[in-house]
Amino acid sequence: MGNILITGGAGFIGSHVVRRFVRRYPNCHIINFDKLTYAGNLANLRDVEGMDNYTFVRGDVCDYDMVREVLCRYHVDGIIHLAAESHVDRSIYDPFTFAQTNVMGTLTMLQAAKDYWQGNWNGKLFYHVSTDEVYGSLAVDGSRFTEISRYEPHSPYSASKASSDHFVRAFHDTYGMPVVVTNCSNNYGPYQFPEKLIPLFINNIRHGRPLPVYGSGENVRDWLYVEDHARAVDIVFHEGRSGETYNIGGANEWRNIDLVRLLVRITDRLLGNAPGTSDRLITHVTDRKGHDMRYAIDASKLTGELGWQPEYSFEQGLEATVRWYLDNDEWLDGVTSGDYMNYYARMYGDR
Ligand code: NAD
Ligand code: TDX
Repeated sequence: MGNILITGGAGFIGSHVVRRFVRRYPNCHIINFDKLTYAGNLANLRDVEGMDNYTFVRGDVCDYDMVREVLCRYHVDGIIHLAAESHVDRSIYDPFTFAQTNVMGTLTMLQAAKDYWQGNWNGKLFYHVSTDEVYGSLAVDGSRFTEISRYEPHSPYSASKASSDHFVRAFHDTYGMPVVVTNCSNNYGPYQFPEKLIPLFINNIRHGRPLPVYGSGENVRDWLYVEDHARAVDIVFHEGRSGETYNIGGANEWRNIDLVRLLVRITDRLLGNAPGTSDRLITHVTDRKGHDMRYAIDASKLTGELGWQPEYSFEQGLEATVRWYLDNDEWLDGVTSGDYMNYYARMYGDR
């Protein structure tokens, strides 16, 4: 595939996917299409922004005319759709934005691709990046989500992602559009916006601020290093079967409270603090509304069919992540101060 449009490429996971594709496929033109909401940051891609096979276009996935024009201008064959509102807590306070971006934005991308490709499906692919949260919540009993688990979203975020997944499959079943969907577990790693658990807590430890653990802290998440996710996206994009869904997960379940204790230990050590220094920052606060108890992914379909497996152990990945945030305190400070929002203007001379 020659020309690949990646939506949401200035965000956390998107920036890792863009970097991987730009570097690994020099003969492919990678177009990063991103609105640059609060979660989009072009500083995440500083190392590839000058490369010949990379183009950034600022745009909204809900803008049909613009999407169609960009697909046409760059002769796009493949789309990897990551753009979304992604933070569960925000969705609880502002569900409309989630329905707009995640549902209408995905539908707009699908419709524009359908109209541009005009049934000429050969060599085309619409790849939709989704989440394990569409399957709802598991009991603490060893069960795991498979590709045929029932959809049972609980938060406005997961309801909007579930809806978008259904639209993608509907375009395959109705119009014959080649699509793949992946549903991945919680990602962690460099460039994650510090509203999500791991970067928020690393930043708070750095500043000696409280670490707000929701409820008892017994909720379980299945953590995957972001580069392992980006590699899975690469494999599924190139080798996945059209019309299929693949679950992606790290087989790496942690209770929040245990993860937070480990994070405190690693961060204190890397900051040169005495062991236990930041334990006092752990603070139990009111639980998230509708807080899903447990997520766990069965990725055996992806492993069996396409040979993917996580490469990073959690110990490696978490230590590398903490080290990255401490070494890149300028990035963290830029993001938390809002200064990163000016990066586009500095780079592209817009205001
Ligand atoms: P993120 O919030 O870090 O980044 C989202 C990106 O989308 C940002 O660059 C933002 O500017 C862009 N965007 C938002 N609205 C847009 C619009 N209307 N038009 C164009 N661009 C827009 O998100 P993330 O954590 O990197 O997640 C990326 C995708 O992966 C999402 O679809 C999310 O649902 C999915 N996912 C995330 C995780 C996770 O743990 N973070 C796990 C599984 C799946
Ligand atoms: O301050 C906090 N305190 C806390 O206890 C925050 C921000 C989170 N938590 C808990 C809630 C969750 O049980 O930590 C866990 C992880 O929270 P988030 O980082 O907000 O992630 P989560 O809600 O699990 O969703 C993430 O994984 C799936 C991503 O944000 C989604 O985009 C992805 O689809």
